[in-house]
Amino acid sequence: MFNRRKFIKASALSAGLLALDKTSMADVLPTNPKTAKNFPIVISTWDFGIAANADAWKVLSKGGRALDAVEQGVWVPEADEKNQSVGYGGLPDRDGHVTLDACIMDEFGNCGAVLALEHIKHPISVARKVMEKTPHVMLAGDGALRFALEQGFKKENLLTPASEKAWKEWLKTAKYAPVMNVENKLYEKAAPQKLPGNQYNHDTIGMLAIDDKGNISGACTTSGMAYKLHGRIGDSPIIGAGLYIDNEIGGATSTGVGEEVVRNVGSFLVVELMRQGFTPEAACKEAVMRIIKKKPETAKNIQVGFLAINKNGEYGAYAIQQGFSYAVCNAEKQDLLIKGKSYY
Ligand code: SD4
Repeated sequence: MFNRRKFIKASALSAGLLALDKTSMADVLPTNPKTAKNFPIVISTWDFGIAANADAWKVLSKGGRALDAVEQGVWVPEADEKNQSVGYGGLPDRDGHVTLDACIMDEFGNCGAVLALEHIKHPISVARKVMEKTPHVMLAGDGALRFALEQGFKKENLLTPASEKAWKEWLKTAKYAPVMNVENKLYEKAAPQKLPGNQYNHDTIGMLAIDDKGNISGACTTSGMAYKLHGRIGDSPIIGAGLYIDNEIGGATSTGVGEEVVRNVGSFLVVELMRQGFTPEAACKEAVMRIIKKKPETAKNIQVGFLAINKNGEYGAYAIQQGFSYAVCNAEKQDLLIKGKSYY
């Protein structure tokens, strides 16, 4: 007998599938419940995510909360002076100020963020205090610093000699124009003012974790685009752009040229696509495709990458350019680094 409910469900699904562009059927099929419970798990952007995941895992493996795991995980690159794109030791803005952006979001939809915060080594923890101790979501600049000091954070100089030297080198040829971040080869072509060592002017850490209760949290922290205009804010501290968590569906985070992520509300988009049945990788790919479709010429020369996890602990990523990697840590493997797929 004709079943009307089944028919409505089936037609809604096929209408959704027809609307998808460049995405294969396999990409959008609902997740298999048999694969459920691939958690606890923590994933994070770039190769330095391995060390960050290891500290997050210390929390998760003891049955701790995903929120504590992501906060403590991202402390690692925030405190690492050799990492010139996150926290202490980050490359400064064009005026020589290290200004940090960070946000955090928990399983209840609570969130907190700090924007262009100076002098505090762990902006993620200030973001958590904004979430837990104030009625607000975001604090910026001087107000964020004042709040951090009131909360007992220590005022520190975050500009290391190496980053100051790099900035002074950059000033010689930069004509005061900030450099868009791109992957290595493109960067060399676009910006001869190479950063010291093998450092390039990108690499935010975005971290997503699911604890053993199945609750999801995320954190995102960065010193932002190197040599940016003073006061420039990227995607990383913007809930919905640099990070988004919905405990029913999953979470997403981003890295790369923040302006394009903000314009497309990238991480929220990825989570909403997963709600519609996209796998994490397909959702990340579709978010990247929006950027490419709107600005094909710009997209050729920039990097944006998304990383996502769904409620079952399935994960995936997609970037505009090659070279985006992400780290995965669960009970089976603690130091897995995966090369994300890319459009180019
Ligand atoms: C920003 N999204 O400030 C950050 C920078 C970054 O890889 O992730 N670079 O736009």
